Amino acid sequence: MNSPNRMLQAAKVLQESEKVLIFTHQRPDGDALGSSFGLKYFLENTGKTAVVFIPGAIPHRHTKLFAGFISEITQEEFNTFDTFVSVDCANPDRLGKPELLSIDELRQKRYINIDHHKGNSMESGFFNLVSGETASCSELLVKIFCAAKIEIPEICATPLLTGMMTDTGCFRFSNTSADTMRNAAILLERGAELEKIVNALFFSKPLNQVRFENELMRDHLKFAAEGRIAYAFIPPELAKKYDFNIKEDEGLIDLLREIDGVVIAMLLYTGPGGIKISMRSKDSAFPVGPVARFFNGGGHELAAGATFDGSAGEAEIAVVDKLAQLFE
Ligand SMILES: [Mn+2]
Repeated sequence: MNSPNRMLQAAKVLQESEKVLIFTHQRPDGDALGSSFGLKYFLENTGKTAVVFIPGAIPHRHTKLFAGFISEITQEEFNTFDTFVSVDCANPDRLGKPELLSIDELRQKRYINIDHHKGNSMESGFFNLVSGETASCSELLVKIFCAAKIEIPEICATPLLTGMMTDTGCFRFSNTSADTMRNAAILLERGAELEKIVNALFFSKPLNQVRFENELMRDHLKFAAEGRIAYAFIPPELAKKYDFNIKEDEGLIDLLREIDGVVIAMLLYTGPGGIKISMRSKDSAFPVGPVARFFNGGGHELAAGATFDGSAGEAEIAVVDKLAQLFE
């Protein structure tokens, strides 16, 4: 399905559009933003109109890399677009603005779904390109451009490399393939600003966040399955004490993951709709994807999440118990 031919078709449908609305999942990460803006700049570079629509704010550290999106749109404005593209969005529930971006509404339109999540259920009526074996949606765009022999415009290189570096944990995760490295090299050759990306993504942590993380690790870290599972519930009052927003901190879970002997890291925190559970595994023999799906969540096999309807204590017991079964 994801043959070079299919990539070529994707390039063709993008090139045939005129006025494109690009959107992605809520709480956009570096890949969601990188693929949104990489695509926007590409389309603009070919003389088209392209607008990125992100309801709500983006995380602080991304503001240095990504600017120029809209957060509000009226039905009238919405209707002026001839093409709608979602990037990095695995299912309709993850769209931020359901009243306009309802999947039923989109299926009536020329809607294109470009994603790299295996379980993608956007099921567009017009064109789907879902490549579960590609590490990031940004890399998928690079593959599309390369298949169509399109020279990637310089302005696209930095956002796309940001996306690639985000979803591969800066090329540390097992989704990093030889192709990933080659595609990153293409972006560097096209002028991607590596230093700018690294400084924004990895060396820009606010001091209150560092202090919050230290106290979380000192007082709230727990272990199960003989140290192979590390987890922590973030007490709302701790976040409040440091005026810290968990949504700002994609990398928080890595503090648990980086511990020697830990295979699965998990964070739990209070969010809208229940207790949010975020899980990472560093061994494909112990995937967290099935556990997330068991609790009606989703994601990738080694990075997944869910929302638990119940108390933090109940969530902790239920999910730790399910994760521990992986080691039995
Ligand atoms: Mn992604």
